[in-house]
Amino acid sequence: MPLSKRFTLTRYLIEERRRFPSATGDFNALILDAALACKAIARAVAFGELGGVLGNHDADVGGCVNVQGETQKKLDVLSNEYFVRLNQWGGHLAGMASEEMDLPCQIPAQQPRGNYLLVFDPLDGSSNIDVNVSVGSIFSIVRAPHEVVDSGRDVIEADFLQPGAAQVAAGYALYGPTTMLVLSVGNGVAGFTLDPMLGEFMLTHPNLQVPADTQEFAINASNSRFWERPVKRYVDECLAGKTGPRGKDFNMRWIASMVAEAHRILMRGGVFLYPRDSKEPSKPGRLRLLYEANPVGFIMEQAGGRASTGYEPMLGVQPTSLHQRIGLIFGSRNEVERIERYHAEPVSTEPSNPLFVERSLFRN
Ligand code: AFP
Repeated sequence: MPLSKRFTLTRYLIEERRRFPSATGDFNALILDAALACKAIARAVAFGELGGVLGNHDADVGGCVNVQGETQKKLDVLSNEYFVRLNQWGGHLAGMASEEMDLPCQIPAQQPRGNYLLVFDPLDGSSNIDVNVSVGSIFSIVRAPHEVVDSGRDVIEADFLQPGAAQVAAGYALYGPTTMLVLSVGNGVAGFTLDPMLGEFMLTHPNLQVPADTQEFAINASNSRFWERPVKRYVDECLAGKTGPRGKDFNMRWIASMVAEAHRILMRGGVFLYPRDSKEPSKPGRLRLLYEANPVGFIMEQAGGRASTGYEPMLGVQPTSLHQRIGLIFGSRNEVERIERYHAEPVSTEPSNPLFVERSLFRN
């Protein structure tokens, strides 16, 4: 398709928002600012060591650990800076929150404040950056509470604690062989490919839909001894393939970059599991609710897929803290619903018949 016929992100937003009469230009401008941050990060990722951005942040002083207790990469810090600096001046936000910042980020007093809150993981999968494997950025947009907008006060943690269903937009950028932006403003999911010469996100995937069924699952199998029974059962059945109750063979993937897994699932189906497990009882999951599970869950649901904790729909979870972790399962609807059914079954304390004793292919 000739460039002149392709929609830019800007034109897509204007066309889409025309359907929402209550939309204000603010909203479109906010999405474009978030997209600009993703473009800046894409450029830094593309230059890699040529830009001196690989390796750990403050490595010369022994490295730096973020609020998650994880060693920060230089690109983690740089990506966070891009999101903050490119979004704080537009007048669309009442405040921001980031995986890389312990507390909410205030809009500087000299800048105008707006109606929305932006929450983001500036660089997801950063343990892959030094080995040149795809990484991404994830962002979520919710409305700021009326009281915050009316009073103009600084934001506090409680302002961000909104369930995923309250999101008005969510997106991710995938820094892979091509840089893509995948976005939902509540009316389906669209994919945009960054034209590196133009510096524009061009609409290339106008109506992404997750296939309802799949034969591909993604999980970090090294954690199998920590899994709960429903997850063990599900994975065992996938591994049993044609010889087991599923009657079909499955394939497994694990990139350790959730954005890359989410994009593969959006494009060809699949299911991603990072469930609650007993590995670190103080952490009810690896992934963070507000800026990983909710935005990706919103996109999956908007594309006809499903996102769940295993026990309840992800977008219905009431957050209790800014950096809250949660078990996350998302992807092809029929597969996620099967996993939810396994979680809903009563746990039999005594196996009724040795034939039905749960067997795991994983030694434990
Ligand atoms: P990092 O950003 O610390 O690399 O974590 C990435 C992630 O949050 C998610 O993108 C991956 O799916 C998951 O962690 C990988 O976790 P494991 O390292 O335990 O496989």
